[in-house]
Amino acid sequence: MRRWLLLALSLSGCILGNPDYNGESAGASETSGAGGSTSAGATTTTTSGPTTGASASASASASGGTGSGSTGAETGTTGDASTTAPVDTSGSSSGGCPDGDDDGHCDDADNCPLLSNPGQEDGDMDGLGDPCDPCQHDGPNPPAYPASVGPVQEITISNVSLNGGDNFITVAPGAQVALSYHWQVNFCECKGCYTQAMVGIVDNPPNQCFYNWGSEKNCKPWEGDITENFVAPAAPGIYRFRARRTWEVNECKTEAPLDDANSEFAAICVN
Ligand SMILES: [Ca+2]
Ligand SMILES: [Ca+2]
Repeated sequence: MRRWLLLALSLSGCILGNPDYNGESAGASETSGAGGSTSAGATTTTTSGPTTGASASASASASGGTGSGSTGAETGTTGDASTTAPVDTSGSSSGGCPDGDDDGHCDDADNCPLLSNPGQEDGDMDGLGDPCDPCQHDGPNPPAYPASVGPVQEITISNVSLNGGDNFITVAPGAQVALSYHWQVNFCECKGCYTQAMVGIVDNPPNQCFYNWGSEKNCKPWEGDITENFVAPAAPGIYRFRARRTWEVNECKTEAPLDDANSEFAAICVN
């Protein structure tokens, strides 16, 4: 009966009086502002993996380079249509000019000659049509990402940097990516509950936790700076970073789907 009671409480997302939770000996540190050092269940190192159980698991898995990322690639479908390419008015590759993909644009002027793209969309305007462009931010019109995001699910992410640079970079397949950011959470609605905050690459787990502790903390913001290491997927494409919150009993489940597009704060182009 006790086991069933605990399970029911766990599923409800609110474990009161858990013996592992003592309020102050671990978890996030309270800081007074940007730059304050802290740890929230994950380490703040750029060279070694996190030391907590959940985050260490994430690091170990990440080091194995297992992410295929095939489902995370986004080829993009929006952008400015070019109207300058010659058009094969015959409607067939057998007449007029060669048109291998039969999209009405001659091969020698088609920005994606092997994939039909009648609209010739090219969002970043680098001459490669969106369906053929593995890196849609290296032209004169790259997509914009906010410098900060949130609060989304009571999480705010800011000061984002990838490998010490911008929040949108190009990396090789399987490359190490160091994600640095400032985080802030304000979980206070369920005293004694465990809650987690994590970031990760969409459709390319594991995520990595930066907060895994009680949700109340006197109902005031907790924040810190952290760097976590990820492994870029193997398949070319654009992959986005998101944040999310979960409810587990002192456990960061790093396979959780990052399903809230409003939490996007960075991206990598694997190329
Ligand atoms: Ca064509
Ligand atoms: Ca392009």
